[in-house]
Amino acid sequence: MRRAVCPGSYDPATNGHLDIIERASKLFDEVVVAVMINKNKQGLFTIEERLEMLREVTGDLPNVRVDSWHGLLVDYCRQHGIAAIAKGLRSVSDFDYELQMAQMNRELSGVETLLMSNNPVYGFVSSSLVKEIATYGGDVKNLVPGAVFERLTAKLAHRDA
Ligand code: COD
Repeated sequence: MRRAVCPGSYDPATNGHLDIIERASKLFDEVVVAVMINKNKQGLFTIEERLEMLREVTGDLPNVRVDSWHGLLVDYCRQHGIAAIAKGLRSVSDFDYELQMAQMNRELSGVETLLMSNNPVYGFVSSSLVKEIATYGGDVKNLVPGAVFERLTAKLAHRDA
């Protein structure tokens, strides 16, 4: 079985993430969306909330499952028999960073990285910008899946209350 992992922080998942996950699901028998836990980085959403949102928005993709991991991505790949990491590329600055990680991950474990050109419609979309815009009352409805939009609105309303 050909398996790939789409790793990320997903704080929260955006339409750009979903586009890459959907496209990867057409190339591999199974795709694992892995929420990587970074204990030094305080997120807006808890890991459990990110997993719930991802499960909801990928529910229509039968060969996609969602998981979380604390540690090196290559260790997750080794433990789960995953030979490829699938990621999206938005810009030249993404490329520099992603190339370095791809080379390091291959050196550490032999796992290959597939860098997919992003859908230009979502080229400017990132989780951090979505959070910043939503925090100041900007409209992010078209940038994130509906289920994420609802959670984001509720989370910010609760935080400001
Ligand atoms: N369009 C297309 N693709 C996108 C978009 C978009 N608009 N936005 C994001 N993506 C893709 C990118 O490929 C990105 O890599 C991925 O989605 C995840 O994005 P984020 O922002 O959710 O997550 P990051 O960038 O914080 O994730 C970094 C990792 C967690 C993947 C990385 O730090 C990691 O692998 N950490 C685990 C520890 C480890 O193994 N470290 C050694 C690395 S060599």
